[in-house]
Amino acid sequence: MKSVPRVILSANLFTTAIVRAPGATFATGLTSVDLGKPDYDLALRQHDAYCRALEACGLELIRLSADERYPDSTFVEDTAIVTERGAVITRPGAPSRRGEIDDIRRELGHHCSFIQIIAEPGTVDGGDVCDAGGHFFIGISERTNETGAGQLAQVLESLGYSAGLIDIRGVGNILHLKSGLASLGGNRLVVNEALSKRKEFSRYELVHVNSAEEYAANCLWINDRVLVAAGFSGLTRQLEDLGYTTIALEMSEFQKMDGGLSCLSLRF
Ligand code: CIR
Repeated sequence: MKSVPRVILSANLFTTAIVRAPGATFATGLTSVDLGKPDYDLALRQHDAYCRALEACGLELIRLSADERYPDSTFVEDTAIVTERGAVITRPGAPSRRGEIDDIRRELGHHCSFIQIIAEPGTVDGGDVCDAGGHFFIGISERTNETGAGQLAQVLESLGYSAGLIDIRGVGNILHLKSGLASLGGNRLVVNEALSKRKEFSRYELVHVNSAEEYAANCLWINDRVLVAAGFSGLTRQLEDLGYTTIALEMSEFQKMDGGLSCLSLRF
């Protein structure tokens, strides 16, 4: 039998996640990919399986009711950055998504004693923010601008974290930084090919995702498990060889709308 190293957990002990099922207008949301129209019923089933996986990781879920006014509102991650020391409500880069923050701000008010808000003309999408063990990589993208990233970095630094900006415009074909990057705790990151060459990641141990499995880079490390999109055996095998327990989840309908595993929840 193959012996696998035991994974030593660093501080990723989430207890709670906010989720929001897709609404009936889901298929009218933003997308840059040409994978066809999502099947709403299947999206609901996939979302349900995602919620069950979060519960299997020990998280208690706060389920916001679907909001048909905002087709992209199932991608709750983009609306806030939540840390142990406080939260930042974003100002999403896509104008059609700005109203999504209201419910999230209200909900986080019950859980966080410190809340700041990204101010105009700043824009930030939570998908551009990767917490690598207390150091936050903030992607400058088509959604997150320098002003917003600067505001966020300042708040994070005031909370005692470190932050660094990384311009991902024109790097591969990713919407958000976390479309190509995930933290596995400690010094370990999952990266797609384009990001793996960036000097910002040179001091990290990198788990490489090959170009055929690009979508799988947006995996999600929660407590002692890693959620991975189903059908990506290369990355799944690498993670299991490193000692992680993986949970494979069908994501086809969210992929059609440019969404990945991390976008579907806000964890804290
Ligand atoms: C959007 O374009 O805003 C949504 N259709 C997808 C957002 C995905 N969010 C994420 O990767 N954090």
